[in-house]
Amino acid sequence: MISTNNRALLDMPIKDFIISSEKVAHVQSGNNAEHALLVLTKTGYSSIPVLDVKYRLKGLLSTKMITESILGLERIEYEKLAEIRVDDVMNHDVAYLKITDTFRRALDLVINHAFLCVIDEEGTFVGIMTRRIILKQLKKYMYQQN
Ligand code: 4BW
Repeated sequence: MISTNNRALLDMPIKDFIISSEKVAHVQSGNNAEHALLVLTKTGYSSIPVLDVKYRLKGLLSTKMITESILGLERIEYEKLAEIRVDDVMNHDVAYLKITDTFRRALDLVINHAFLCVIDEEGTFVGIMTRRIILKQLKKYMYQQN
């Protein structure tokens, strides 16, 4: 049975838990894979959002997607990095949240995704909600109950 306290958390709007877009490492669709690999390596994140010039969410990109695209039969073909575009290798199928969604939907989705992109009513990327933030909130509520 869901307690009143837990329901309060589940019904909470996600907007207070978002890492805002200016703090989120991202690449632009159209960027080449060399630039994207630099961003991924320098930031240390395993996966980051891909946005268009209008800040609309286009996909997700990981280091693995890039390295797989330059795997030759006997060697890694680094020279291809500059020719490959982010759009060609990214994952287009992205789980995302709307800014008006509640914690309940975030909790459902975060089981299979380390982070969730958040978009506003116009479809503009506003930030991400991470597994870390969700777990922290869950922990806070669990301790409050005891
Ligand atoms: O640079 C980091 N700083 C801090 N404070 N923690 C980090 C950093 N890099 C990794 N971590 C930790 C976090 O707990 O390792 C976890 C897994 O990182 P990931 O997936 O595999 O790179 C982090 O867990 P999280 O905070 O719940 O974040 C989940 C995922 O969300 C990350 C990354 O893909 C994405 N992400 C988080 N903050 C981001 C970001 N992507 C772009 N920009 C950001 N600011």
